[in-house]
Amino acid sequence: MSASTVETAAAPQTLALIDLPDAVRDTLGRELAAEPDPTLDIDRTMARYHQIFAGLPLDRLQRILDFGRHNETPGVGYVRNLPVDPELPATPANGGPAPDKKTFVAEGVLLGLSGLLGEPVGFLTEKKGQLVHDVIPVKGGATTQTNQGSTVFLNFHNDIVHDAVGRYDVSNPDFLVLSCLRADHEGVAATHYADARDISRALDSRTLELLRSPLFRLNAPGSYVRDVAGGREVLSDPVAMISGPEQFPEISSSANGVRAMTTAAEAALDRLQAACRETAHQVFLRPGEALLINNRKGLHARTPFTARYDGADRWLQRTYVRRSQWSIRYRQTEGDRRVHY
Ligand SMILES: O=C(O)CCC(=O)C(=O)O
Ligand SMILES: [Fe+2]
Repeated sequence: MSASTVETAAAPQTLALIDLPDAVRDTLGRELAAEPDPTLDIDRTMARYHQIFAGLPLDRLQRILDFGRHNETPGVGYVRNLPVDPELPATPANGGPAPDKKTFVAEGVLLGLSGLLGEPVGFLTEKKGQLVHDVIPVKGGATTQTNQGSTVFLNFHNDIVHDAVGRYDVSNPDFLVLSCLRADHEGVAATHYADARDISRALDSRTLELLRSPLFRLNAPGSYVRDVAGGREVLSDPVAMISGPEQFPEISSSANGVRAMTTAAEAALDRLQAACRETAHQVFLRPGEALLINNRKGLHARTPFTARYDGADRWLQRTYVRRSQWSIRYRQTEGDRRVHY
């Protein structure tokens, strides 16, 4: 495709807005509130959530299914007017999980949406392999490039997984679902999502060529560096940051630092950051709202906010979703078929 064709082609739709009618929200809420803790029998509960979510209006259901299955569909879906738990305990100061949650509506929303995209999976190096992750500011982690952070901008990244094969962008989740139980006190924390299609259109061809060359080494996730590597940098093999066909690019970056291997690559990395900021969709998540994030089509980030550690701090829940578990079976643990090393 010539450059002029690219310029005149219509920009792809990279954000999907999906609003539920009030009556649907209320029915979902009633049905989910009747379900027990999903972790007690996860596969039965996932099947039950399928039944419940099959009651979504057909057009909404199809848009969510299409989000998970097609190459050209948006990279981020903003789902609103979801049900919430009738009562919510204090936001756990230790980063969760909350021991005193009485109903599992939030978990049902998170896992029900996840089940429409693929299979929720866990990794032992991220939140001890749990399927439902709590994303909560933690005092000791306020300035870190991890989901415990608050006072710093969490850099544009996709969620990657340390892998001994040297690639962190292969066994990682295909999708994340982020669902909001409680907003931050001031309502200023925004989740950003920048799609590789929009980013590529914003960059000059030389920068794009550099980003498409294996000139970058990703640092392992902050949680891995902290919990497993004793704070040491653990770099991937050299990789390209953007790969795949021009029409369907894949992008990968580490919040915790990327090492560019040449000065030209370093400059390209700076331009990539600027392009992310210019093109990003920005969402202020509120209770009853969720983001479906394609973890290959784009990068996400979070703006700074102030945590008070008073039980009323921002509280999101998150899943990691694989379209299929087959290609990561070399990492499957013996004890649990959804949990991976
Ligand atoms: O807190 C947010 O909005 C996003 C955090 C994040 O990057 C994640 O949980 O993977
Ligand atoms: Fe993330």
